[in-house]
Amino acid sequence: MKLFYSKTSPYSRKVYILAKSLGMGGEIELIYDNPLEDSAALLAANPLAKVPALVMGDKTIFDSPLIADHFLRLAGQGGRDDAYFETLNVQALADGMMAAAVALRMESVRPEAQQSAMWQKRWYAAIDRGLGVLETTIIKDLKGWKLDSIAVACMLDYLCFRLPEIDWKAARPETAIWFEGALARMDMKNTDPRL
Ligand SMILES: N[C@@H](CCC(=O)N[C@@H](CS)C(=O)NCC(=O)O)C(=O)O
Repeated sequence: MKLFYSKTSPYSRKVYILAKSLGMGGEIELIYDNPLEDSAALLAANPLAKVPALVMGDKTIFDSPLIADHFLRLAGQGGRDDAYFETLNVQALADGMMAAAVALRMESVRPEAQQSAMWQKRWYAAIDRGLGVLETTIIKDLKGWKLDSIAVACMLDYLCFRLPEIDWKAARPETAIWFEGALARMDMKNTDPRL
């Protein structure tokens, strides 16, 4: 399987770490790609020109929740029970926070005159509310190293990496402690977007 991958993409990081956690790391060839360069190979694989995209022969799977589900199915996991639905729900929250954070990052590199203060405010607010929900209702139940934990860890590290102005750790101490533990994992260290 070939995985179109960018080191700075939290979605790419999420699915790659998930594959490794399921023992599939060796079956994946990473194709490093900057989606903003519109390489012919990525466009052929994914008409949306986004990473991650998983290529298996003549078939490509995107986007990251579908790739994650595919890996889980290959591993005989996933399913349709309540616990899996809750995992997907946590992933959706983390992915949505990633989307707001990526949008803020992309906005910050546009000429200042083209930036929208209204949208920036909405994206920061969505991230802040998401952090609040994580702290109060999710983090205490986030055990082990599974899709939900991996998604949350990749999202939080993306906030630290790209949006250091969000000083979230003091106000969300449970999440901060949990995140320290997640960051200590080898898979997080080996996929650090700063390296
Ligand atoms: N919903 C998609 C989002 C993927 C995404 O937005 N990837 C970004 C990199 S973090 C990208 O490829 N952006 C290029 C573009 O939007 O043109 C997923 O979960 O895979």
